[in-house]
Amino acid sequence: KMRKKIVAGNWKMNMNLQEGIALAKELNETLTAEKPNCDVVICTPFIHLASIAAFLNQDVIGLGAENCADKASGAYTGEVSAEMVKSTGAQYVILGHSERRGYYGETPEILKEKVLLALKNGLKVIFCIGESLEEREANKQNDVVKAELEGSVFNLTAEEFKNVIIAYEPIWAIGTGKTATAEQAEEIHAFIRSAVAGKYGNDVAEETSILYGGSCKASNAPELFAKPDIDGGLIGGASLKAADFKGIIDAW
Ligand code: 3PY
Repeated sequence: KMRKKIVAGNWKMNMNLQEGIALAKELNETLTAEKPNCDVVICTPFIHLASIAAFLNQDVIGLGAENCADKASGAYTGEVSAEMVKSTGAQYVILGHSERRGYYGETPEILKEKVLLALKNGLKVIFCIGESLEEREANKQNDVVKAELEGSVFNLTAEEFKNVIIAYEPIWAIGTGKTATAEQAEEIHAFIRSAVAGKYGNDVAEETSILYGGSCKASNAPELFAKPDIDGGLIGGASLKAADFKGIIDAW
């Protein structure tokens, strides 16, 4: 595969500051000693970013946030802007995770603003898409992921889109222990790549990394990563222990 292979951790709302620093230090030491065969990223709660950025060897492990605001700055109590994220030393941001869409009412329109602000501030965006169980049972998964791309990222120029990494996460496989089979995942990853090619052409599509997320772990990662259109993983629970996360990185 010519495009970037990526294993990204999504810590979600786990790890207090001391625990987060300890985990990042352990990963930093392990991966600095033994360089991985892929890009590795950890996406952590906002409040950990600056402390982790202070020691993280970002040649080996990239750092990212899990969200950012849909406004640039101002009277938005409790929000954290893309510019603030960037100023901590972070390079990535996850946007559009199904938990944000589902629990916090993030619409395609809101996500479109977040993506634009993230890119404008020099962050790479890990943009999540994926269908619910109901939508899959109705065989609507392709329409759903295409609409999610059209709603929030297909407005970008090809140049801007180069800083977008797509994460396909079937909602029915997130935190449920259920994983899409490697065949199911490959089928929709290939569809997503064809949608990107339809919008931006084959060259851009071939360079776009499409990650699989949803109960991805060391035991199923090799089979998933062996598929031609699966370029890595966005890892939830299995990113919270250095050994588990390393096990997935080693699948490359
Ligand atoms: C999962 O692995 O369950 C995720 O949601 C990763 O983002």
